[in-house]
Amino acid sequence: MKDFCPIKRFDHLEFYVGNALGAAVFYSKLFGFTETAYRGLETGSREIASYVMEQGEIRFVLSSGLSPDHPISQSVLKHGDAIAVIALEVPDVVSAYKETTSRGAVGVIEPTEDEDGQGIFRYAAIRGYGDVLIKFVDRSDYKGVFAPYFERRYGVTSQDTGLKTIDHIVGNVESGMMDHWVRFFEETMGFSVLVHFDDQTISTEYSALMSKVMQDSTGKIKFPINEPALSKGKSQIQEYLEYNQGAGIQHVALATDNIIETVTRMRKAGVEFLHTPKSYYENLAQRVGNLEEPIEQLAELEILVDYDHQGYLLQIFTQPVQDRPTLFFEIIQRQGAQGFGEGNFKALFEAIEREQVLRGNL
Ligand code: TYF
Ligand code: FE
Repeated sequence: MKDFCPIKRFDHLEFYVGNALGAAVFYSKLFGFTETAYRGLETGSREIASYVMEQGEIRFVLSSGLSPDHPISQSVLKHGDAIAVIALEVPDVVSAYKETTSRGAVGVIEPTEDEDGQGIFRYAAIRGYGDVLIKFVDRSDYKGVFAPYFERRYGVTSQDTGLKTIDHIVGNVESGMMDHWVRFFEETMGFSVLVHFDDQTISTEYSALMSKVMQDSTGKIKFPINEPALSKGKSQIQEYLEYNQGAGIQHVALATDNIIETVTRMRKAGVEFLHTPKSYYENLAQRVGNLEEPIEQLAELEILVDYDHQGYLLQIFTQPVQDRPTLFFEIIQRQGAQGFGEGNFKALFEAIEREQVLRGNL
């Protein structure tokens, strides 16, 4: 079948936050991003301040509203700081918008062309889960900095930590909504189910969840979806849904090709990660076979290891990056393995549960 909604790559993720300046310093000093563009009062943007932060091929845009009634301020009031927009670069914005809305997607921004002397910047947007927008961007006829009304600026800078690309973006949806969102990605976006983890695979004594990984026709864009499942305690997904006031983005996995270096730098800068018990590393050597990285170093940094027939992967998860237990990040290095760390689910979910207990939510 012809791909009716081809995607070139992730263009950027836009965060709606209470204080974009503070967030820019946070992602710069702790994660190693560098500011590359800005809009705000100084550039004639009267309603919004936005910082474009880049590292490797990853682009984050951090935005705040400058008045209480601005939609960004309203979003922050409801969700707290959160990722509000997943922007995908596409070859044809009009076609992406038409093909998806004619298949049932809710249109939010009709195809729009912004011109500013640097060329034409094209975009449109449809609704994703929760209040998240899926934005289609075409910058092939645009030569300017990021987008119209932005100015080149290297204000907040930092040594990078080796983060290169977005590996996957995970959404949490309300109980009973999994099939709806699987159908959304299949039928309106042309994605397919790559893997399915049921509540048996993903359960501990206290909490359970289900997960389906959706991917585009190239396999470059992966959107796992989680739904809470019935269990003895409060599922971590349920905790997220309560604090986020509904569905939304739970974690973004950022890929590096040297996780030891990346995590060493991030820890030194002050990033807090979930804890892995020492016992996890005790018989790791027998479990995973030969690794390039010394197990003592992985243990010291509390990095998790998983493997499949194609190779192995290394991963670690940050603590939530705002006061609400909502968004967090995964740092991942793939050495062949194409999975999501299934072998670590139990250890990971127990680590999350220990945090839920500290938060009084389990
Ligand atoms: O993306 C994944 O599937 C892994 C594991 O609530 C995971 O990173 C799955 C569910 C979850 C947290 C992490
Ligand atoms: Fe993940």
